[in-house]
Amino acid sequence: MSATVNVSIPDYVKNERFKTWLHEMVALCKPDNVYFCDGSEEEYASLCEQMVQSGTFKRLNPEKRPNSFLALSDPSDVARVEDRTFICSRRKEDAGPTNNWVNPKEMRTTLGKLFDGCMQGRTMYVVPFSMGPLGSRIAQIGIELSDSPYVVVNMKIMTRMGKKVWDVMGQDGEFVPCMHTVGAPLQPGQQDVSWPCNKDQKYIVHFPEDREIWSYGSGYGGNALLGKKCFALRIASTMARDEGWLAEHMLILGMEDTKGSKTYIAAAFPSACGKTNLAMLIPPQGFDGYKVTTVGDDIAWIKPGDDGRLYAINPEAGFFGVAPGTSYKSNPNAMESIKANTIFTNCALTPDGDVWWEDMTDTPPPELIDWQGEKWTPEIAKEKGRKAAHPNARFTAPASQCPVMDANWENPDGVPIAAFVFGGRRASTVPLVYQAVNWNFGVYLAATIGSEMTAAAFGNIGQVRRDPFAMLPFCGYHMGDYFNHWMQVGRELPNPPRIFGVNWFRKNKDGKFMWPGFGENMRVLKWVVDRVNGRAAASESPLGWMPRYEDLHWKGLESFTREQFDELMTVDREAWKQEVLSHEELFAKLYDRLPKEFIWMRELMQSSLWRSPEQWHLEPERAE
Ligand code: O2Y
Ligand code: MN
Repeated sequence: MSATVNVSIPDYVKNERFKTWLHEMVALCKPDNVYFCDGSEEEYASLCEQMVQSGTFKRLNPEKRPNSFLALSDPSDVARVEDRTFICSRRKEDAGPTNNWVNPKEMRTTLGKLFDGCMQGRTMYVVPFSMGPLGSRIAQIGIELSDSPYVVVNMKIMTRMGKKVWDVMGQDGEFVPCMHTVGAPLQPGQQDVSWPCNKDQKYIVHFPEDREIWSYGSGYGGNALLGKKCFALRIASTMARDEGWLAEHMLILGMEDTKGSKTYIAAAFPSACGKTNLAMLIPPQGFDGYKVTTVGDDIAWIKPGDDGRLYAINPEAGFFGVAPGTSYKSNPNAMESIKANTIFTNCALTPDGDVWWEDMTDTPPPELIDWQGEKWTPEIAKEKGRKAAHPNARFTAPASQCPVMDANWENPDGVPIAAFVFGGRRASTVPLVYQAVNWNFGVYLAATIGSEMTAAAFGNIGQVRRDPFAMLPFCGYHMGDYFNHWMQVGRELPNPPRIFGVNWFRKNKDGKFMWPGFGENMRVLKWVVDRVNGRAAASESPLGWMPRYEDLHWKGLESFTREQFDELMTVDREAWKQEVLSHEELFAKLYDRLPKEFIWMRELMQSSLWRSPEQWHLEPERAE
């Protein structure tokens, strides 16, 4: 039976540490079989077909959505589980107060019990993957051992997965061991379910010093595709701290101007703030000759280069995007990216074998099968408030299918970053765009971004939930140390990138959004790019440098008046005094490891808010 499974390791696998680890894990998990993934198209097709047969996948109509599949998860397994996510550093203080911590020894005992026999009746898939272009100096290797074929096919899209990884690893190359099980062993003769998972127990565990990941009980997204949030952010952020680089929750885009000159920007926004839309932005009317290109939509690994600039790669090879809200109106490039070869999870199924989700089209189809497999009609939705697709429904699509991928998106050297942009979802107080006066103030700006709560479940509606650098759920160590690391990176750069804050979500007193957003965000990006290239003017404010109406490009949006812009850019002194005071809440939590400069910068901001408004609008800074 499974306890004595014979592991036959292919000849091309030479890594000794891997072999020892595999033998230990097979003995622990007791799978019925061990299968080495080669990453080929044939393997992908065969696993997908196997999942069609088992009921995990529904093959979509090839005339509508070629080579594409729909999976419906267990209703209890639909999203990342932050309360079950642990950073098990040796010392509790190193995980910090914003992470769940358990003593690593204790956690290893717990996991040892949970993983004992967890793969009985299942196959253990060996998934070798590279985060970043194979062999890039910025890339890293992981090996995921998983009992989920759904994970294998998603990893094939999201990472560079397969045989070639062993060549890069060689005999003694480094890798991050990533253990994953759905936590649902099968007894002999037991019928499997379409979405195996463990409804009672979930553990997403990181051992930062050992660079190890263990995930138990979930087959969904960030909990199970361990290259993404677990490796590329939580483990990589600790690697980055130790080695002097940055692993960030950021999109990377390129903006090309009419003269063909390109500037790269990395931008961080909390989850569900439209990062994928911004990464794939289509310039609006009035921007003939400008192009925006995508390097990545979620994660950036950024290293200093020999020339003193920061170079970024997208460690991923695909998009794991939120489906609801994605449409030809909101993001045509995403819609083009998912026309074929895409895995959909928790979307609704149309009668003609395609997928649908809320806001994909103006009018919903008259009838659907919803993400829980039930009949759905617009009438039922109205009456019972049922969603056709789960709000966290996803598409997994190869990045290469996006029509605006940057020519350098797979460049192993990365792309040079000229600006960092940080934003949250703020209905009030925060203006459309402002530039920090220097790197340190930029770090402060990024450390204090947040979003207003919209769901009562998260606390008081309207209260700001801080999400420093959009990294709160993803930093593998103490957030105070993380801020210090950013300060240090700036100190070591001769001419660090400029740092900007943005807010697409400000509302007026009638509760209406003041800024049209989407493609029109290009106007803000252009000002950012012009600032870093010394081509745009700005005026001084207590928050830093801000554009005046005449500093933005308005061609194609002439209807947006100076008055509207001024309202959108208002810095309300009283509101900002409260805002700066409220930073205390976050700082109090992290006080013992907070950069000392933060206290002084906060004081400086407070004192500039006491000045009279006339003094803010000094002569605009002259562009060189
Ligand atoms: O719920 C999940 O497992 C996915 S979360 C996610 C997926 C893609 C990109 N970003 C995120 C996120 O939560 O930031
Ligand atoms: Mn994300």
